[in-house]
Amino acid sequence: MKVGMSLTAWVLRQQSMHPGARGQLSTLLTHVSLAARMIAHEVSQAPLTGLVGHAGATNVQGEEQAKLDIVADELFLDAMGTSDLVSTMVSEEREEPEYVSDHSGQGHYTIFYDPLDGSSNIDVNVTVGSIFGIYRQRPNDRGRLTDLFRPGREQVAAGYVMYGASTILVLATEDSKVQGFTLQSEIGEFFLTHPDMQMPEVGKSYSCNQSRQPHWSDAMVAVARRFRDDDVGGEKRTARYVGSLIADFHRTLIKGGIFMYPGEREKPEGKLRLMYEAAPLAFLAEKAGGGAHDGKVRILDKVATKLHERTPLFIGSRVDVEDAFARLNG
Ligand code: P6P
Repeated sequence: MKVGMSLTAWVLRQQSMHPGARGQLSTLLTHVSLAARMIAHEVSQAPLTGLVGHAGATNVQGEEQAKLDIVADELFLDAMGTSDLVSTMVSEEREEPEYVSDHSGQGHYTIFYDPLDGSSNIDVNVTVGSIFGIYRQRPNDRGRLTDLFRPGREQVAAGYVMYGASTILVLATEDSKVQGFTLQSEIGEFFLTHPDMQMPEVGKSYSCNQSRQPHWSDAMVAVARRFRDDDVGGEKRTARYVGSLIADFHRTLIKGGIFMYPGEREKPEGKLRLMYEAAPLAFLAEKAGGGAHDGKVRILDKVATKLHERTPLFIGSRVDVEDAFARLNG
């Protein structure tokens, strides 16, 4: 099989298309690749190195931290911090932002990341992933908390790493389409295997945790029933739910469909986080021709008021997310 270009070559080609580019984003993406390779190694060896199970601590979300959550968080922070280009990093695993350099001027970046989403699945060897969203600092940013609250449409790059049967890095920049790179672990390089990813207009599956139905609004119950019973957009659906956001999103990106984690009566804000889960994936979904909303508002237009803000999430094929939106607001 002819292997596609390496991630390094792709990043440099992207940079060459922008004569004024200083190579900073290229450097950052190279450091993301380093983080991905280090975490992929730890995830693949976890059962052998004892890095499965819980660390005996809870994170800012009040969730039990898996040992790998902590390791992945440290690796991601270290890999990005050594780029000397990152001013601030916000992690799902840390209550406060990490100010990794005293730069607060122009040309530096803020990164929101979930170092290991779905880590509760590690012990049963189910796919997990890292998610990241990158923002270029604005001239007036001074490292204030309020400087961090920006709509996802201002991301200059976003993506995820999927630690599954293969390790796949899926990313897009502000001026590229969605690209998927697969890790050749013996060489330690990612190679382009999924160029210019486009989400099918309408999907093959719908994805939601049906056990939460008693907590849903009547409108949400009707939406799930429609995807179960009707041929939305001419397609009869199947239900698919891994319970690991990256696995469910990656399938939706490739095969089409819709992933839904709605708000609930007791938790109208939903479970998933805006800045380092929904916004990066929404950036990719829209770049791939799909869409993402929270039931009322486009995800990429939402501006957080808290670092670890949660949001309902409807994300996937354009026809499907529009159909869900219409029914939720009919
Ligand atoms: P539930 C994993 O814990 C996670 O954060 C996401 O990866 C996943 O989509 C969601 O929670 C699953 O939540 O309530 O269905 O178990």
